[in-house]
Amino acid sequence: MSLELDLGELAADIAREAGALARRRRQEGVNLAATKSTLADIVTDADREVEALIRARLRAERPGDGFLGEESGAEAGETDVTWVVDPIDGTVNYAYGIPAYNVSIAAVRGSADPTTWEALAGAVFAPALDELFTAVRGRGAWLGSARLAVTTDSAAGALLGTGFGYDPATHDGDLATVRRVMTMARDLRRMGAAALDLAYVAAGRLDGYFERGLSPWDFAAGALLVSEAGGKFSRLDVDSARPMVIAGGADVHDRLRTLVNDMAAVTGT
Ligand code: LIP
Repeated sequence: MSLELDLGELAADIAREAGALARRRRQEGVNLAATKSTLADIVTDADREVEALIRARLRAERPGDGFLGEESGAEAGETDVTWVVDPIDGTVNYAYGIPAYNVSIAAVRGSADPTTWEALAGAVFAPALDELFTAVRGRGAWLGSARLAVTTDSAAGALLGTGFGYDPATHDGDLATVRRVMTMARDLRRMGAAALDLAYVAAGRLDGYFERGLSPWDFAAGALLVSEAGGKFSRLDVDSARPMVIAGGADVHDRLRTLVNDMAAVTGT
């Protein structure tokens, strides 16, 4: 079997096991472990426990691979494969008991730098919804056994997903972007979990998605889902503190990118 297929199977298997643990811990009651960048940026005991399970599985199955995880940081590897992991994406949803949370696991060729890596395989598992989204480079994107495809017609306006950062000081600028892109939208959805937003673009449940300030682990797997579902994924302002992620079918992606780019030119945001 090809390396990519092996990595894809492993990502899916570990995502399911890690998601089952996250779901059990949610049912038992969630404990806040700490806050990070702001009081609103929380980490639970389950985030840490789930990431530890994922790391242990990867060390056992793929010794020597590199790793980047939201909670335990980066570890360089000796192989050309690096795992980019968000153990519980949608942590605030998870803490509140909102089912829109997921485990996001991606394998990339190269280091954990989204400007240079080549995504090989990814899995996004939403345990509360029992939905496993997977993609292997060159072999499509899937929800279970159903092949995924992005939407291509948004004549009624695009259904767009977005999100906001944990720092209230960034909300005005993000809302200005929302105001700008509403000119092409029929409506907005705010899932609260970037990997799920991207999986929904791949599945045609959203026409497009944009968000500033995501970390590599938020989009590593979801970006591959979108591209393998026939969509486009790109990042703007990659050298800034809050790069912009844009995803969608080609038309929606390109229109979103133009609106955001024009706005940056006008307002410098
Ligand atoms: C979250 C993203 C969400 C974004 C939040 C946060 P986390 O990731 O999934 O889209 O709006 O600010 O980054 O912290 O739950 O892993």
